[in-house]
Amino acid sequence: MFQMTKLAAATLLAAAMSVTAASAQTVLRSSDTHPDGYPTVEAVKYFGQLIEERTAGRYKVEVYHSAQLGQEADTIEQVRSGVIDLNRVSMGPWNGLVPETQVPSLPYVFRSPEHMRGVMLGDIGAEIAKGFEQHGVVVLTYYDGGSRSFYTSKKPIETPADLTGMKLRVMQSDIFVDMVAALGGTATPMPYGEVYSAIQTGVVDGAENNFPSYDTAGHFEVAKNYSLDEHLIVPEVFVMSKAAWDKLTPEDQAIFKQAAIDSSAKQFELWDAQVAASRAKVEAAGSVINTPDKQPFIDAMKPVYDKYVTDPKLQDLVARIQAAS
Ligand code: GTR
Repeated sequence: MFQMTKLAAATLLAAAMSVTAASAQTVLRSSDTHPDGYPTVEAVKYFGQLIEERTAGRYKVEVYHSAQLGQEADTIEQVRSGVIDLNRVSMGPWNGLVPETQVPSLPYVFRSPEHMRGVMLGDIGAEIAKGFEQHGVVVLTYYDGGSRSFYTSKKPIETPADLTGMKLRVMQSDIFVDMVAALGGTATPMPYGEVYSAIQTGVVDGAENNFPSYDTAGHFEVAKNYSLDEHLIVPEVFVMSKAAWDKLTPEDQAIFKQAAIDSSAKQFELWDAQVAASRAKVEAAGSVINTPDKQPFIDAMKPVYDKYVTDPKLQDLVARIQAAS
């Protein structure tokens, strides 16, 4: 009887150990609207490899690309409530929730994507990141989303006057609605996944985005006129749910943070190559790229700044971004 009990205990112990071994790896789910291979998707996969290596396999990341977990606005709610652990989205859809994110989402606030990278990975980016914490997420790092320009199905945009009477899709943020209005057009906010058919069926006359999105979402097939006015340089943001972050030890938090920063360096390299490849691809497919004089577009943005940059804190952020080299 005693022997039996000992055997039973040993069996139970073995079973318990195998459960521990099986649950020793925590799998974190991450969302991205872009297809597999896109620089943000690849950067998050790289982050996953790094944390798997640096935690000896205790953590692993599964990236759900191509909006498998939903459109950005929905996945933002999922990561805030801890339904998913990680999310890579644009800064734009956070504008209503985190006031600080309005600043890097302002038209022409950055001089170039390089200027944006330096600012966002420095102290100003860290300050903006703080604004997210009371909304259930921790910013791990920022990625490059390039510069966004208008593209249209019928008439190309050469000057702001060409926007008169045009309906253009923008991301879901009031800043972008007011930006298009300031140029004389009408903006229609809608999820990214609906843009292709909206242009194709004439619900909108065009949209605005960077070359990689214009290419990989197929928008170049339905809007051939790409006007390089580069009105927005909106950073991409990679966030973790605060619920998942708080479960990490301080040592693991440091590993995650460093892996995220390392993944930004990787994303920047992949991004530059993708911009060049996408531009070459759309041009070969018949897109016509024109380079309008940017000054009238910049001048038209004054009402947008007047409306959104009223708080002294945001005014100070704008001034410091503009002064940053
Ligand atoms: C892309 C960005 C996406 C998404 C999309 C959009 O450039 O990477 O996160 O915001 O634009 O226009 O909705």
